[in-house]
Amino acid sequence: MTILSVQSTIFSRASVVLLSSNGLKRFSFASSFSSNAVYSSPLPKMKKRRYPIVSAVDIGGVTIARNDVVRDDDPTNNVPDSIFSKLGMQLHRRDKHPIGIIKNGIYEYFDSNYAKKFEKFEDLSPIVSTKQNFDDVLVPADHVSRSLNDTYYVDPQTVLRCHTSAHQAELLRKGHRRFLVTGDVYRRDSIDATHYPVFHQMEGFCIFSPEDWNDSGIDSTLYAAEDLKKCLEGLARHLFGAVEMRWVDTYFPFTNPSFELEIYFKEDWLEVLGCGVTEQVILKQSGLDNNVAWAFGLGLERLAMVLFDIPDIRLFWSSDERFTSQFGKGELGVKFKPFSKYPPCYKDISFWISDSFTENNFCDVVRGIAGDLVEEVKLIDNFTNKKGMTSHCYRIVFRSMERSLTDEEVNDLQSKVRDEVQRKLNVELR
Ligand code: FA5
Ligand code: MG
Repeated sequence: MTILSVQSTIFSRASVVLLSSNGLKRFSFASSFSSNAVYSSPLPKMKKRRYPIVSAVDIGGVTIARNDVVRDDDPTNNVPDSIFSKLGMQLHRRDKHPIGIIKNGIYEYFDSNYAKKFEKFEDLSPIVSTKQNFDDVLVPADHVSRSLNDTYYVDPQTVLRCHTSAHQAELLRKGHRRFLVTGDVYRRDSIDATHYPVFHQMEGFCIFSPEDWNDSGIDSTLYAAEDLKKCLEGLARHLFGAVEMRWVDTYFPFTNPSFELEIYFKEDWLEVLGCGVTEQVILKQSGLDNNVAWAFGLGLERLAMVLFDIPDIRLFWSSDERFTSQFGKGELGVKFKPFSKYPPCYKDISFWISDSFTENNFCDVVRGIAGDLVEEVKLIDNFTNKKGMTSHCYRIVFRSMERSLTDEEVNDLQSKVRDEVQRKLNVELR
């Protein structure tokens, strides 16, 4: 395993913004750069799509009715049925699913290296308050991640959590000191092989007291940062053995210093986790002024893609037996064998955008119509004419992972996308 240390890559605020357009660096966003357009974006209401409407889901024994989460009566609500239907799935609690297998592999590492001192939570409801999701972890009031463009809102005070960090403060207040929180998280995001609007994270949190660092001869922040990196490098070795990885300095509102770990996968660097030394204010809120802590948030799909060689994030949601039968409880060493690659079908769509247009809204429309038959949405042309009108051309890649799509089916999907985009997004087709 090579661990490349990338020096001085603390993103300047401007460069962070440039790197952020695909939402990947979302909690790294500097709040002062959040764009107004994002806040004024209309909410695409995407009910009644090709998804069968699920009327209720069960989350850890609690029944959640569709009408409490997908609401036509609240203009803030932007949860489509396609997302609601994922709420009770809990892939992380299935022992034979790659997400469950990797979660258990991580538990194993913590149990054996930390004598079971990390408590585990994996059944906390993904429906949380904006206070839990944002305020408690110091996300500024104007931070881009709070926008309707980036987050699924149930109502103005309630969201589908967009990270497992939403549970840090509440667990601290309840007296927990070292814990792992695993759960499904939700984000409005771009569409490609490594991004999906529902994915799974595992949060890790660990507190130290003065007796831990006093004898080390280094200050408490440095002590925690070194311990954190050592812990996560050990975890990567436990999961992957030899793999090329590197640390990148970054920014999160809730940690300082902050880092991301990237792993070399399919000829590119893939960001698999964010982490850092917890901001003192968060500890202070729970009366832990004299302590220091580290925290991390792992992207379980990203880790599982590397571990099992899974090429497309949509596969995690497949119930095709050719996918599911390849994985077994506790089998960390298996490599996924693709069961034939079906041909892609490319369709372009061009339109004049309005001020309120955002790419996430467009992706939600496409996802609402084509579901997992859409593999990628890519901006391939962008220009502004003399009158100041801006045109975007997107290439939509349709491909099923389970069968060949017919021309008729794809044409039908594309025609629905064209209709819906005009109707919901206030754009003019070209
Ligand atoms: C966070 O969510 C922070 N809460 C992580 C954290 C926790 C930092 C504690 C410090 C302390 P970020 O937005 O970068 O950070 O997401 C964390 C990880 O989730 C990413 O590294 C990536 O592996 C994964 N991830 C992010 N967006 C997606 C997506 N759309 N699809 C799949 N995985 C994703
Ligand atoms: Mg990130």
